[in-house]
Amino acid sequence: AGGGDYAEELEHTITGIDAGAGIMSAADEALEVYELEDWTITASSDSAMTQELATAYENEEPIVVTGWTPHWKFAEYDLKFLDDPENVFGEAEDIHTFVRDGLSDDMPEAYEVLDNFEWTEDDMNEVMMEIQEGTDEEEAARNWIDANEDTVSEWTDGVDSVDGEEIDLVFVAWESEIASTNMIALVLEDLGYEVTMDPLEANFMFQAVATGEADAMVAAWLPLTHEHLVEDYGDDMEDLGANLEGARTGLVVPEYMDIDSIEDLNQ
Ligand code: PBE
Repeated sequence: AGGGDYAEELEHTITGIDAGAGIMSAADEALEVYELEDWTITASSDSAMTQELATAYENEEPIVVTGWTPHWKFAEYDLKFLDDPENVFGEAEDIHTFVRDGLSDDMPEAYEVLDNFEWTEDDMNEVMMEIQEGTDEEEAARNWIDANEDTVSEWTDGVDSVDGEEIDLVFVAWESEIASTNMIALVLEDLGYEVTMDPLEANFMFQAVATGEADAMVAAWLPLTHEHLVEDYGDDMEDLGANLEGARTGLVVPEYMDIDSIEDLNQ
């Protein structure tokens, strides 16, 4: 089947995630750049998208989703990114940690840990896979910490413990950010913090840190995915740099589909 056949079978539909995700804006732009004006992107959530992907995959039916790595779906299914010759989805992305202004003075211990925090795609995948296989989110994060004491101590060595200070982390319920936020929350708890974790939409996550309502987040994808949010809110918070390098976003399809490029959707 060529892209044209797939277009009919898919009713010109790309399966998206939450409307506020950066990848949704990029996918909208891709429809323009690749002249796919008759296509639409459905908005739902990461978990709804992966359910549709699972169903299509079991039946070997075509499906196009907004996809990214790190994500467990690449371990679970044979998938490929469609080539993006116009580079709408950008090159590799890094995931950055942002904290509210003043955190370094108010909570120097948490600030230091958040500043030190960096791990790899494989690390994040381990937590994500375990959650996907049915382990409770916190337990999966705990298991990763227990198995990676050396890495964690690189972030916490020499940092003083605190006595029940409250710290508020915000995140979006993308599988990748559920994993990272649960993990860093436990590291802070082990240091004596009382941590709350609020799931929000992407723009409210940025807004909460910019206004100081929340203390930190580890979920900013740059340079492209959250560029518009950093433009709006970045001046009012502090960028502590990448906590994970080499993430990627794009349009993703099962390997069994015989198209390779976003352009092929337009045949
Ligand atoms: N994502 C996962 C997010 C960032 C993390 C790629 C779905 C987004 O598109 O905003």
